[in-house]
Amino acid sequence: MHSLNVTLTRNQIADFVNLGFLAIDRITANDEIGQLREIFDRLFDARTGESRGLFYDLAAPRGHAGRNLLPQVLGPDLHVPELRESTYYRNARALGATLLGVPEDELTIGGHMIMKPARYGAETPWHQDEAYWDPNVVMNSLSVWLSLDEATVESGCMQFIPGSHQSEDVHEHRHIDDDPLIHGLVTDHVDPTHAVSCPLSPGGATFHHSRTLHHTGANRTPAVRRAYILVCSGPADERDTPAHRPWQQDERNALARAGIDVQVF
Ligand SMILES: O=C(O)CCC(=O)C(=O)O
Repeated sequence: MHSLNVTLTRNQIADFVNLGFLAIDRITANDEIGQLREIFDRLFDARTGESRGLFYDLAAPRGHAGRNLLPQVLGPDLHVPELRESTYYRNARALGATLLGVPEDELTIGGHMIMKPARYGAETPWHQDEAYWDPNVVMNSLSVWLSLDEATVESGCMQFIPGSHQSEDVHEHRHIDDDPLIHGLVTDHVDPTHAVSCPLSPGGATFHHSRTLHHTGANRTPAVRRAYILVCSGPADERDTPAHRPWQQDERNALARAGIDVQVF
């Protein structure tokens, strides 16, 4: 794959620390975008990993039979390991380490891909990523969100609440539609009038801290909106007592009741 080195200025790093997010015009080379789109489409067309809970609709009940509103592939690099050699992955790792203040060799990286079909589907409601994660630890994590298409407010670009990553802990969340069979979470502790939108061209990226409140609208345009997200984490701090995240147990209970045997990620 193709090479492009990206570095951050001191002001960009300070912006991320103060605001909890940052947008950059370019994180990968033009010729790589086409390759990543092909991999993306292949994984979604094949519903890759569905039986293991690695492909599902984030905005509808697990296993629903209808058209996907907000489909997601988890761990694309488990299926296509060469993604780890991509320019995007290499830059995301280097910049993620810089922004988290962690040496690159101490970072762990996970990934997922989210599709917003053209003129169809759902918003990704306001949430903090940490609400999905292990309640026994405090994370030092951020997500890198690479746009493979033109991302605008109308197609579903990222929107953030500046400074929201400084919240004392993760806010109360609930499942979309209050249905614990829907994996997607939403928090009501947000004032959307403070949102900052980050439109991007293909190859551009945003970074957000694991506690930054963020949202994307439904795709109202005639073109698909594809995003490849890498989650970079430094060493986590153990909590003395687990954080209160009852929505996670609600989901496990609902899956068990419905006889759906998938790992919850
Ligand atoms: O792509 C989206 O619609 C949402 C992405 C998101 O919530 C994330 O990367 O944490």
